[in-house]
Parts: sequence; structure tokens; C-alpha cells
Amino acid sequence: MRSLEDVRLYCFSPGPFLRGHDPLEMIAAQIKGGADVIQLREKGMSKRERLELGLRIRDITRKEDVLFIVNDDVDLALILDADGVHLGQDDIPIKHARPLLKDKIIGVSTHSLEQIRDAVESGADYVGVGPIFETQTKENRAPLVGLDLLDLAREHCPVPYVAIGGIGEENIGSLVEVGCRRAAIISDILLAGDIEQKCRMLRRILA
Ligand code: 3NM
Repeated sequence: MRSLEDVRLYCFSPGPFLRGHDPLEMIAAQIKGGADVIQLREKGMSKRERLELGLRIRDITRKEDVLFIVNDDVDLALILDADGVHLGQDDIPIKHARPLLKDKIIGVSTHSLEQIRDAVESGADYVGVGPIFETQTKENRAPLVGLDLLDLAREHCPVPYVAIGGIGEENIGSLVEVGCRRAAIISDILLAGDIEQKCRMLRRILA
């Protein structure tokens, strides 16, 4: 299995950016372009629909040796035998999720150094750090943390950390300048005319 240390480009299921396309085609294009992770993140779907899409994502990610992470739903991650789950600050705390997930990956969204420290102390395998830049994708987002929190993460975070929020072609270089080579990107990729090419270009900058 691909290691979290090696993760560069962290990608997502289409969510609100589907716009009549085939979700599997959009996911396959991200994988072809070098996605290291696919997260199932479908806030508008019923659990049954998430399960059905998740089964298809599990198949393709296994075949292509890409990590498969499920957002929020611990039970769905287990049913799908995903590689792990991603938990927000308002989701189930790690201490309750870990006994169920055992050695599966648990990632946690963090928006401050204190939250990074708490997540690590609770046994997070990786943390998301954001929002770095302005984003329209997440409702009720936390205040912008900017590149400053990535600077602090580099010094104080012992597990892999992934930058998120408003990252795209025009600003991804600034992450690398503060030593961060892992980016989670939704809209800049899923709105691209050529998703595969977009991923390839972004990943090359992180490599
Ligand atoms: N989490 P885009 S920001 C899902 O700060 C998510 O934890 C964030 O989408 C956080 O790449 C965000 O389109 C949205 O800005 C990222």
C-alpha cells in the first residue's frame, strides 16, 4: 500500500462538481494524472448512494494502488474496507473511532496548531491543515490559516500534513516554498477542462 509519507496529490470524488459527468470517469482521470489518494466526499448523497459509489471507487483504487479514504462515515469506511477515514472537528473523536478502525488510516481536519497537536496526541495518522486560501467549496469554513500554519506544521507536526483550501495552479508553488509537498485540491481540479492534465501539472510541482 502507498504510504502517507509519499502522498503528494490528494483528490476527491466529484461532489457538487459532477455537472452531468460520469463520477468514475472524473475519478479515473485524477488517478491517471497522478492522484495518490481519492476521498469519497459526497455531502449531497444519501448513505445508500455513497455506498454504491464507494464500491466502485474501492475497485478502481485497489487496482491502481491509490489510497481510498472515506469522509466522515466510520461505518461506511468499514463496510467498504477503505484504507481509512477522514474526520472533521465535529465528527466522531478519534478515541471512539480507533477501536473500530484498528490500523486503518485516520486523518483529521485541523485549523490551528492546538488542533494539530490534539489530533496527533489522539493518534491521527495524518492531518489536513486549512483553509490555506479562500475557498467556495466548503460551507462554514474555519477562518483562513494561510501559509503561516503550514510553517508551524513543518516544525511541530510529526505526522504527514496535507494543505487544503483554495489551492490551485496559481498558488501551489507557495506551499512548496514553505516546505509542504502535500495538497488536497477539489475545485481547481474538478472544474478543469482536462482533469488528467491538470493533476499531472499540479503533481509535478509537488514532486
Ligand atoms: N476542508 P477547494 S477547506 C474540504 O479547511 C475542505 O479543512 C477545508 O476545496 C479545511 O480545493 C475545504 O475547492 C475545501 O478549495 C477545499
